[in-house]
Amino acid sequence: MERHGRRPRDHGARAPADQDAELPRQPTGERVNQHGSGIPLDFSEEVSEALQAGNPVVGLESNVITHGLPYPNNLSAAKQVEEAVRSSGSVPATIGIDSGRIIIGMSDTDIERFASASGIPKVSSRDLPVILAQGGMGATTVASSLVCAELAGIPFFSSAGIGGVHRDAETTMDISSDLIQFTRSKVAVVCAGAKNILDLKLTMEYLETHCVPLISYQSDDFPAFYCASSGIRSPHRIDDEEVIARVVENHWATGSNSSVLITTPPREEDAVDRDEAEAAVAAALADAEKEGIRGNAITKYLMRAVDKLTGGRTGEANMAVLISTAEVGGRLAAAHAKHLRAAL
Ligand code: PSU
Ligand code: MN
Repeated sequence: MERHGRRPRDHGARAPADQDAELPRQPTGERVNQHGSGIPLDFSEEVSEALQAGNPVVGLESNVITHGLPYPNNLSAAKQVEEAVRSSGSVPATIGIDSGRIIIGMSDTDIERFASASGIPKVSSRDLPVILAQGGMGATTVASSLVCAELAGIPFFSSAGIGGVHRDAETTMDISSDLIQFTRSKVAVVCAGAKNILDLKLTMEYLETHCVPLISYQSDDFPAFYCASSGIRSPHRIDDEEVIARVVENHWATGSNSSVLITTPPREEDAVDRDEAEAAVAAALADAEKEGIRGNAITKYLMRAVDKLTGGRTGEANMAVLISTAEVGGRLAAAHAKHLRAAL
């Protein structure tokens, strides 16, 4: 049976990952994506096989590698994130752009290149067609990774902290493209809520307004990334993975073409106290204002500033929550794949 009508029609594996990190990756021949639109997708063999067999795959972003964490923490986090997805029975597919081609499932060599190279641009949805046309490298945000995951026929995605409505959005109009992309991509997104540098109430309002289901797995509150709770109650708590799989399918079966957002909080031992984080965020926001940081640079600036102000505490928590979220993402994707099989 064709899965959601989104399974790629043909996607042979790309070349084995034994290239020199300094050399651009070699195109491995034309791939046909689900729109048949000629955008080249380079699948890893592992991801390609899993999709063909109907086994669970979890899409992962690469902007968090290039812009979220400093080297070498980014490298170790990216590898541990993939391990976490595997440990819960799914196949990781880290997504990025190289030579104007979409990588669906980075090799270790790819991950090392993305983690260590400087100057790889942050690519959100608005940037994606440009980078593909220019033929360069790009690190995909949650938003553009969802575009790629859907093209590749991957129904599950995991990232620790989604973008959202910024605290001063009434004057800056800064609302992350991640939110807008959720209204357009049929992908289930597992996350630890949104970063506490954002206005989480407005972020949740936006999702409600745009009919994006928000459910919290085995927890009551909308988490705030590395804080266990934002202090805001989630509209739905669901403890059973099979029920979550049904929610995802019901959303699409009732004609919605948008994402389903599933939150999971950081583990207790990894979480940062909300008041401690809040004080650092307030100071970081004031610094950003003074320095005139705006647009797509603000997220990275604030994350680094908060980390400095907390003596490295939030950077560590950031890594931990990326890994624990990926483990849950893998578990939920596996339950979803099992549900689809049972429905055959
Ligand atoms: N999570 C992190 N650090 C980050 C991000 C997420 O811990 O840097 C990135 C993600 O790639 C997310 C992006 O998609 O921030 C949102 O950026 P913006 O607010 O500019 O849309
Ligand atoms: Mn923005």
